Amino acid sequence: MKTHHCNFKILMVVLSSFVFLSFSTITKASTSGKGDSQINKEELEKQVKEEFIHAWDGYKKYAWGHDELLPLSKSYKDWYGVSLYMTPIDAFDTMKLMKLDKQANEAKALILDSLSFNKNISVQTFEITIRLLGGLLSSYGLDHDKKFLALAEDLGHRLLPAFNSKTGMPYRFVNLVTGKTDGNVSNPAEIGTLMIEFGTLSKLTGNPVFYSKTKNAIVQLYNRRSKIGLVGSEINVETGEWVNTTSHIRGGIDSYYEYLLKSWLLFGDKDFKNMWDNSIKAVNKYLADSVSTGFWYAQADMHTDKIKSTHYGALDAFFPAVLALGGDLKRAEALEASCYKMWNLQGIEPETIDFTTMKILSPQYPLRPEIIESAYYLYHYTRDEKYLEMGKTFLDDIVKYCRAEDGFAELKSVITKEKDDDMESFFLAETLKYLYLLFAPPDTLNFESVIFNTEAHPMQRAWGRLK
Ligand code: DMJ
Repeated sequence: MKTHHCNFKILMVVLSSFVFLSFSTITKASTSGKGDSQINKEELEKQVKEEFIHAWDGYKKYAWGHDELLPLSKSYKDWYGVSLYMTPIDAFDTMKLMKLDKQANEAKALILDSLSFNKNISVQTFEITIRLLGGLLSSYGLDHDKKFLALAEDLGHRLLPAFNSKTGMPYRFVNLVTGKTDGNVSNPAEIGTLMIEFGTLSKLTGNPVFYSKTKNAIVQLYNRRSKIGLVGSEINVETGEWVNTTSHIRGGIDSYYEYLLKSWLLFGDKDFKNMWDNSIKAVNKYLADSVSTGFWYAQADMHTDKIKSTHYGALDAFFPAVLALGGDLKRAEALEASCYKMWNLQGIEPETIDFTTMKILSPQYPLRPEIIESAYYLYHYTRDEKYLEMGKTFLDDIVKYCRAEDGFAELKSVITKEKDDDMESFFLAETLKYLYLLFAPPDTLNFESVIFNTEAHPMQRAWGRLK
């Protein structure tokens, strides 16, 4: 890392001029300039709502009662052969925020009348927690029907055996009926991204077991950080040994950092503040990288800080939001400017690039939300119109390239714009929710009173405030 890292002061000077230059470019590229903005928030809010209805109508027509819409074959997909109602659960709180009463009522009836977790299937602990447990808890928070909480509690109990490893770090898979576990090699994201959901479940049910198991898992992971304060990308949950020592903020580690900060803000538990403060220092010291193309985060060995690669991608674009939430607006704005360059390489965002050459390494766009989430956070903190302009670009490009006859389709390639046959539930939970919240009046959702889980499900912040 030494060759890539300057002294902090120099970095910040370079950064500020870079931010200035990048944002001039952005302004020129997207509109005729500040004060001459073409943004009509009301119209855009309305348009996002219409696009959401288009996505939901596609799901209703061809995938009703199933996990996901396959928009090109006009069919459906269930992750585990039987449906866990992934799309309706992920989408319900977006409908509530958009005040789509008809759609919210039909999704609610589907979920409450026929969903059961009594299914003999082995599910991915992380995905089921962030999408379903998170979705059910925020549904309860916004709708107040206790049946949502009952479903969440039932699911929470069925997931608990995942933590029965020697270290207490969860196995990647757990059977919802037998509790049989599988997948002893996991990663920080899958181990550390359960706290907000399980912690909230403890607060709502009064049962501390959910909070203590997930907190212990995070502490176990954190305690295995290297001497320079970094974590690797794969760890064995039985032995506690690292299997892969590459450190980064990319998929596989990303939301571990997000949840350290957010768990502190949500629960007011100082242990999380301490873990966040120490971790972000190390990340900024060893992984932050300023090069001619902008400000980015690289991959380095967790022990030696030696750079291994300079990849960055759509998933990594969650980090400006986390930096902003943690109070570091300078780095957050600089990184979002880099992310926006990545989006504009081909008019829509590739999955991975090499940020030193700006070459595309993985060309797909699976309808991801992260860059939009970051624009929403940055607009909240700065009220700078350039983030609305970015949002308009994101919306226009998604509609232009991903809108299908029924629903929206992922892209196989942002270069050829060839579509792929899937509409992930996070498109309704996150991508369209963050776009909507970006344009909607601030009182649509009081930003300061909630913490979003990593799937954009808002959890009430009352717990932390009580302390
Ligand atoms: C979502 O399921 C969550 O945002 C997760 O943290 C990362 N991947 C997808 C969206 O890209």
